[in-house]
Amino acid sequence: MKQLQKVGRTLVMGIVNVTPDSFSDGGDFATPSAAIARGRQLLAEGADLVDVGGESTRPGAARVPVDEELRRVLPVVAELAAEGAVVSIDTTRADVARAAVDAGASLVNDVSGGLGDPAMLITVAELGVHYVAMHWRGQSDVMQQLTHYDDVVRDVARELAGRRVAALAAGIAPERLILDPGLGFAKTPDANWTLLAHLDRLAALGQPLLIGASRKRFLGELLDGREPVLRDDASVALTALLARQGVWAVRTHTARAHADAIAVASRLAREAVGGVE
Ligand code: PMM
Repeated sequence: MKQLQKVGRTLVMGIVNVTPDSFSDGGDFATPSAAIARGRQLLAEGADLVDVGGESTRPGAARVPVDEELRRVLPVVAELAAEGAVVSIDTTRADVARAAVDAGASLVNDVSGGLGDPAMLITVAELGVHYVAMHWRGQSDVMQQLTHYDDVVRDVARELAGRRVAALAAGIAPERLILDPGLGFAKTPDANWTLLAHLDRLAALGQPLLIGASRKRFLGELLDGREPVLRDDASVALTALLARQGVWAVRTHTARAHADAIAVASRLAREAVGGVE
């Protein structure tokens, strides 16, 4: 299993959705061979790792049976890991996480932050891999009804802090725990912008941050309803701003432009602290 290297800049996590129905690229990479080819392309274009998922989390989506999720993701994880890639498994299920790590994944990306499966945190602790705990309030079929916050930054920070405590209590090493505000998950478009404007309050929880903004609906709304594939330029603009703030990683549908934006932001950041020889 290839481990994540410390590179001193924001990482690009390239998305490989092995699903027929994701909001942004649904069906494009639904067969294992198409998904593997997509993963290779993202890596060749500068992704530091790939995030393989077999269950759509788009608002309203129904659950996929566990056997079907395994059937979709395992060949893709196994092949990309065998080729030397750092592979993340995007799942809320402990059994899928375990099988994917056995197949070569070195990170578990759980959009439910451990709330979707009571066995998840303990399983990840036992596997000893990196873990992304995303802010989540309920499954995709109900999340649009869970968008009320008294103060979105304070409430998300408090709820994520709770997931952090639970993850550490289960035995996940603090240096392997990453937090994510979960843009678009039980969030209105305005709530996403508010969170993005106050990431320092989430960073204050003491863990690295992963941000998944790529092609999301709040960018479509900003751009007068533009369809997902036409939101990439705005997604890249956000990546540059996030890299300047030092987020740990961005989760994106394309790689090269995001990697370039990060290169620009980190060159500028080095200059700001005294320049380079
Ligand atoms: N968003 C999606 C899926 N998985 N994982 C993390 N950690 N953060 C996210 O924001 C996130 C995620 C939904 O987007 P997609 O359907 O384009 O993959």
